[in-house]
Amino acid sequence: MKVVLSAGPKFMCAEAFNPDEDEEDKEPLVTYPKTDEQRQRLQEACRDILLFKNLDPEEMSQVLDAMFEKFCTEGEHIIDQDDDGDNFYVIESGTFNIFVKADGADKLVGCYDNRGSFGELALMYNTPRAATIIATSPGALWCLDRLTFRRIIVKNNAKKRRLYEAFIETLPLLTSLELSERMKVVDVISSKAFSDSQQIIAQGDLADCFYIVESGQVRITMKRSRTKKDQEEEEVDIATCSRGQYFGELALVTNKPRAASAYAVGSVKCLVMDVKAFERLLGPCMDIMKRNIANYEEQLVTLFGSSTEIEQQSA
Ligand code: 1OR
Ligand code: 1OR
Repeated sequence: MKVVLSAGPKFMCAEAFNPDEDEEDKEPLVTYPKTDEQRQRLQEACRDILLFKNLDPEEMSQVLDAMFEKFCTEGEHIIDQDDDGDNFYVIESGTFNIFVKADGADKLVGCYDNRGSFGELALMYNTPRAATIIATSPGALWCLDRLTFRRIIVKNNAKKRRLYEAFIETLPLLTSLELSERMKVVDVISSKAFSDSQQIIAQGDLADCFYIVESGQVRITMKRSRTKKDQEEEEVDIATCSRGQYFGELALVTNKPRAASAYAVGSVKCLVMDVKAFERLLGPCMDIMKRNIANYEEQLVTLFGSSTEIEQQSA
C-alpha cells in the first residue's frame, strides 16, 4: 500500500528484512509524489530508455515512483567529469553537450537532442563521472537517485549477465573486445521481441539503435525504382540475418538514414543497443563492421548493377 501524505520525497519500508539481500535492499524505497500530468510526461520520457526495458512491471513502477523532476538552464553543468555519481538522468526536453577531458582540455565528443539518458556509468561501476554534461538550452530532466538505481537497475544487470554471458561470448563481431568490455555490452543491451512481419527498421528513417539477432530470422529489404523515371518503388529482399548476426550498424557508422528496411520473419528476439553505447563500446569492432560494409557495396553492384546508393550513404 502506498500512502502519500504531502509533497516531497517519502521513504517507505518495502519488505521484511531478508538476510540474503544486499545492504541496498534494507533501505526504504524512495517515492516522489507526482501529479497525473507529471507521471504521464515521465512515462513518455522513459518509454525508449533501454536500461528500463527489461524491468518487470513492479520494478518499473518503483523506478517511476523514485524519479524526480529537475529543470535546468542553458549553460548549467548537470554532471562534471571526475565527480562522484549522484543521479541517473532521463531527458524530457533540452539539448546537452558531452565533453571528455583530453590532454588537459575539454573535448566535445557528442550531444543529446531532446531524448536519451546519461549518468549511468558512475552508478553502475562505482567510478568517477566519465564525462561532463552541459545544458545548451533550457531543459527538463527526470532524475533517479543512486541507491534506487543500484537496487533496481544494477541488480537487473546481474540477472542479464547470467542470461546473456554465454551468447555474447559466441558473437564473432565482439571478439576484438576484452571480456570486461563484452560484459559492459551486456549491461547496456535490452532484449526486444517482434512478431511475424513486424517492421524493425524502416529505410530512410533516422537511426538510434543497433541490433543483434537473438532468435528467429530477420529479412532485410531495399526499395528500388525499376527505372530512373519510375515513381513506384519495389521492395527487394537483399539479406537475411539469423541468431548471432547483427544489423542496423550502417546508419550509425555513416551518420546517414537507414539504408534498408528490416522485418521479423516469424517470432523474433533482438538484443538492442542505443547509438551512444554503440559509439562508446564498439569502437574496437569497427574494422569487422567496415569490412562487412565493403561487402554490401559489392553485393549492391551484383544485385542492382550500381553501388551509388551506398557510396552516397558512406561518403
Ligand atoms: P557517467 O555516470 O560517467 C557522465 O557521467 C555520463 O556521460 C556517462 O555516465 C554517460 O552516461 C555519458 N564516454 C563516457 N561517458 C559518456 C560518453 C562517452 N558519452 C556520453 N556519456 N563517450 C562518447 C560516446 C558518444 C566516449 C568518449 C571518448
Ligand atoms: P542500416 O542502419 O542502414 C538497415 O539499417 C540495415 O540493413 C543496415 O544498416 C545493414 O545492417 C543491413 N546493404 C545495406 N544494408 C544492409 C545490407 C546491404 N544487408 C544488410 N543490411 N546489402 C546486402 C548485402 C548482402 C547490399 C545491398 C544490396
